[in-house]
Amino acid sequence: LKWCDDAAGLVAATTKNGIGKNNALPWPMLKKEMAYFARVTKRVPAPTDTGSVQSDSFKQSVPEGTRRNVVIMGRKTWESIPPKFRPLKDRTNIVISTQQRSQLGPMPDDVIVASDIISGLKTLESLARDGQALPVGRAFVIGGSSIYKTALELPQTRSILLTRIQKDFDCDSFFPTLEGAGSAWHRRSQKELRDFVQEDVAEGPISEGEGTEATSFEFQLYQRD
Ligand code: FOL
Repeated sequence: LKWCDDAAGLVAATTKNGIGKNNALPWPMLKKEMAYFARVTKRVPAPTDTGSVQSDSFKQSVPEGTRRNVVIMGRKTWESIPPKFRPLKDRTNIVISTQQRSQLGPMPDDVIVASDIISGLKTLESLARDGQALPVGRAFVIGGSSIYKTALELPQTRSILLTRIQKDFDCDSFFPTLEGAGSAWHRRSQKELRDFVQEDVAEGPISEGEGTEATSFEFQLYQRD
């Protein structure tokens, strides 16, 4: 995968790394957080950006504005997205499943079904070569648990955009821990986060909801060397 050496994980997790409950997000809709998810996953980096996932030679051969980011998710995460929002628009959707496409529920033609992350990206690469898909901008792994775990073990995954939810919602699905002895993951500065996502990111916690329903969260970037 010469052209994809910088996949990123994108996740919202509680302080205990909870990410889901009953195949849904554990928290009531956080509009600004979801808007961040949508903007960040859609934004294709400028060609000069060092966070680009493509080789220099490939970049030169692709005119501006013709690349698309890819979102890679497990089958249950796919099913957790409200039908009216899937496939996630303006992004190439890859769904990971051990089942064949024909055994899954209705799958739009433009969704790639693959048995693992690398084969999904390889399928996309060959479709793009044949002009049947747009070349990849950035690759984002968007869950769930087992897909994150696999992605974090791939050398291609070098960044994690983590939204830390500062409230302990009950969860039955978790993100792998990034902290603790021997972890290669390091929290980067807010400036490095801004450079990565190519937008202004609020410093410190953001709050949504009111009273007992209020939830604060913070946008963070982790990377490994
Ligand atoms: N990462 C972060 N930071 N926040 C999340 O909520 C999140 N969610 C998932 C994976 N990583 C995440 C998986 N779950 C949609 C719904 C659930 C979901 C991911 C995406 C979704 O409907 N997205 C629409 C926006 C809908 C809206 O604007 O309300 C999209 O177009 O991205």
